[in-house]
Amino acid sequence: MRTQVAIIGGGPSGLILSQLLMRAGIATVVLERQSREHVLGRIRAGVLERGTVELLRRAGVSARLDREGILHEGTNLSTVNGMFRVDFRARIGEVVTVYGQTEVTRDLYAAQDALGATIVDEAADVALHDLDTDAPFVTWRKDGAEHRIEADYIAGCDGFHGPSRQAIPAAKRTEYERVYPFGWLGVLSRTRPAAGELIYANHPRGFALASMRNPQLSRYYVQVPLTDRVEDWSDAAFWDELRRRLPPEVAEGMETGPAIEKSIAPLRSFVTEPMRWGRLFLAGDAAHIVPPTGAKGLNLAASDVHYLSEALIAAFGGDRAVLDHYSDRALNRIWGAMRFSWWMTSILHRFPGQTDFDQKIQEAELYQLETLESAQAAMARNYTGLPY
Ligand code: FAS
Ligand code: PHB
Repeated sequence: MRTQVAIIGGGPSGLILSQLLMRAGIATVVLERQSREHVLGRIRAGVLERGTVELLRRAGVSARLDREGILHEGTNLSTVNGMFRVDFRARIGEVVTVYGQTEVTRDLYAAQDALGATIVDEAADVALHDLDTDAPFVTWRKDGAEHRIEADYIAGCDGFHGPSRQAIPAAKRTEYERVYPFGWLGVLSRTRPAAGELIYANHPRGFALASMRNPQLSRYYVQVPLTDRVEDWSDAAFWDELRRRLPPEVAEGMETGPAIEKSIAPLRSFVTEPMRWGRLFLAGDAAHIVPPTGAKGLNLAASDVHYLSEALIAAFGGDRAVLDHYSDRALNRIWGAMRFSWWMTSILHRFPGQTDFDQKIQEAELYQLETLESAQAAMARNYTGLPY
């Protein structure tokens, strides 16, 4: 087999890239380790920046998003002193769209099928070869047979645990990491959302987030110790803890119900540099991870794919110089989102061993956000999406 771009990973990064390249007449093959059902069973991100929506529109996969996506003109933050709102539209004329990553992935698979894309599901033992030559190739196993494909370029879109990042020699990689001493226990429930917009809560018992997927589907999170396991949390215990951490006026009117999904996600900040090795280019979680506090993970994958698709289309059009700037261009935006995600995590969570001084600094940060238009504008710019 041979193709122009072999894409490792059939999550948002890989699928958006394949969709954009195929629409530009470039042949792709997507190699995904899991089944399609497994990929579509993941509950991940929920907030899309305008840049991500525009990218999906350019990719021709925004019809349902345009119909069902919910525009949010601001977000709420709460402390023990009460709740306040940051108005994105008033501060910087921007909005975000609430539309689950699961639905984005479902739309992408439908669009890829319509284009006749080659997506190999349940591809085992994917390995990358000869990346620093002009003839790279990928091998994998499926149905008891070994397979191989030659490609002009390889896109590593295989997430944090995939093989692509590790295919770059360790001596050529610099990794930056911060692991946070807590996790997020997330619940999805067929209940009316607690509020019309998201609520990010800083509480002495820990962080909480009230989000949603649609008017009948809510997504909630509470900060938990890293030692907690999902089975430690009954639905009733979750709802009690969430209500303790949300503003009383919100908690008392909340609709609760059975958790249709419950999971604990660890939090880390991670970047690997560079995002290229020979004919291999990394995009999305394969290159970086952000704590979900700033709702940046999926949106950073989108901007990586925007830059990489532009560079690959230019390369197949005869201009290979654009590819040489991909890594620096993507990393510039990545570090901006990395900073914001770290900052949101730092001001909203309870850190083990946090001192009273730390607590007062968090309260001062949140007070500035409540009272200074300039602080609100800066937060709004980062939350709704830094420029591409
Ligand atoms: P993904 O990890 O989504 O996709 C990588 C794909 O590669 C997967 O389908 C995987 O099966 C495949 N793969 C892995 N190894 C492979 C191999 N060896 N061979 C072939 N394929 C392989 N972001 C937010 O913005 N907000 C959130 O609330 C949020 N919550 C999250 C919760 C969790 C538990 C996790 C893990 C992430 C969360 N994220 C969130 C971040 C998430 O949305 C990612 O940023 C997004 O999925 C990035 O997309 P991809 O880069 O495609 O990586
Ligand atoms: C979500 O709806 O899953 C969500 C929203 C905003 C975040 C994190 C997660 O910052």
